[in-house]
Amino acid sequence: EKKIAIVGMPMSYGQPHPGVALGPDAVRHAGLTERLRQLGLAPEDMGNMEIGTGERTVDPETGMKNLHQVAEACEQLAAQVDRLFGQNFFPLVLGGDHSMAIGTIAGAAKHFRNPGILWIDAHGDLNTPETSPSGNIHGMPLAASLGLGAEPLINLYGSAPKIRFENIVLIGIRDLDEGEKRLIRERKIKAYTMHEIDRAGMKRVMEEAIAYLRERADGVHLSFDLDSLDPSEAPGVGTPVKGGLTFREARLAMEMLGESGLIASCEFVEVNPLLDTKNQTAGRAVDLIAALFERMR
Ligand code: LYS
Repeated sequence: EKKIAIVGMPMSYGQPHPGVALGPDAVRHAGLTERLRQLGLAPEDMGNMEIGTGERTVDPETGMKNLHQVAEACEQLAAQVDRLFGQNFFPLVLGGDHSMAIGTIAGAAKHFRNPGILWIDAHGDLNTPETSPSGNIHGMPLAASLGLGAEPLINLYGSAPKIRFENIVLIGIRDLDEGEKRLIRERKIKAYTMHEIDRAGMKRVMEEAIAYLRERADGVHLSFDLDSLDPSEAPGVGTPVKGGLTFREARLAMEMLGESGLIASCEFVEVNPLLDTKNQTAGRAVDLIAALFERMR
């Protein structure tokens, strides 16, 4: 059995709200290590990655915000995740805004012939600088991993693409920009919106998603954005969207994924304690991480 390595990624350059850099420590304070120990696991906490403190910038040509700060931090994270895989750890990365996924995925992708991604999020994060309404890179990481977007992001820690269109599944989607909708349609990306979850139920959606990824990928990374949950259960996120997953749906998803034995690495992102109420969003992150690992054996 693999040992879990916890890595904090206090990334905030992918979005504008102060506080998301405190996410990893908020999740630790919500009792992450203790919960995993209660499950008989012995996680090793590698501490937080160093993030630059450079001034915030906007590229006048593309409108992208803090491009080089994001790229540099993601490069470091990719190297750390790569190293942890090499040492036979299961990387559990805590965010931090979702732009960090560019780094996690770049590091994890090195270890598989056919890496897959399960992306649980209210958003598609499939924007490029051309389609982004905001210039915020936390709306772009999945596109970047697929090889679409700014050069410093797509070629980070190895050449593009890190992952193939047919090897990703999105779940929980309910707020897409026009360009993202077009991309999903044109590239036939497997995506379960809230509408589909309401119709089929989470059990059926997860059975399909797991079977789909098992057929295609030899290792799957889970990228879990806490804004996939309904804001009534997880208010501490920068871009909340009504009509999200209940805690029970999300927990069932984690239990089924754990049982599947498919997941090789994971990240839980966008926890922002300054926007939260009594650290409950970090608490839900801990509950969901525990639900994932409880059944993984
Ligand atoms: N789609 C929006 C954007 O690109 C929101 C992204 C939110 C990511 N957590 O800015």
